[in-house]
Amino acid sequence: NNRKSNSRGALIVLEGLDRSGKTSQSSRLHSYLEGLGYLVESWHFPDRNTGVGHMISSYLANKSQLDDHAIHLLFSANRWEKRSLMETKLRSGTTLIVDRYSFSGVAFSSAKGLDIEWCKAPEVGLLAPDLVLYLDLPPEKAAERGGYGGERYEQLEFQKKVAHSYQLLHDPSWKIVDAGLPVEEVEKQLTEMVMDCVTTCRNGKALSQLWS
Ligand code: 2DT
Repeated sequence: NNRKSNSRGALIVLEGLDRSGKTSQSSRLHSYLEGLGYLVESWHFPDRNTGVGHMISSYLANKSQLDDHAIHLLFSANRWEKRSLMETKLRSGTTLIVDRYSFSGVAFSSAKGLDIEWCKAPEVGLLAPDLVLYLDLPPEKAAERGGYGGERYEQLEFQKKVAHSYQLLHDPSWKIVDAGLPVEEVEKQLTEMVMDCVTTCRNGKALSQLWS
């Protein structure tokens, strides 16, 4: 068991366009860490299992219409309603691998034309990730992979705008990984970055808040 008492878990976020491989890489990372004896959980935003999550899910399925600002705030509220549980888990030593977070929130809404600073404001005070892994794939390549479902946003033209918005959000704490490489190679690169991060957090790195 690799767990040191009193050491906290790491908050690791995967971001990228639809079909960039976030979900399958998340599960590979989960298995890897679990195999080493770490406490780990996989989370996904939006969390569709809450009351707010049901509203989001219905909006994404085109079963309901909402003003762009209103849906943005619901996505944010969906993170806020999980914030205290997130902090409890991290402080008790569990590493969280989170598939999409505030960066998806800002990238998707600003791709619709909302002001980027307005989009960031409701995220201020949420826990800041210790590591953001961006799975980089050109929108055309992502579309070629097929498997876009019928949900809102799953269209090439819109994904191009999202890719552009993500670029405005990159900061030096992001690790950009070429998601066009073979899955095993992507996994290898991610694993190294994650192990570094998990170690830094165990060694006492403080939790911080967005946006910093
Ligand atoms: P999934 O296909 O990964 O379930 O995402 N989205 C997501 C937003 O617009 N704002 C957010 O804050 C988040 C977390 C991205 C469903 C879609 O919801 C978008 C794709």
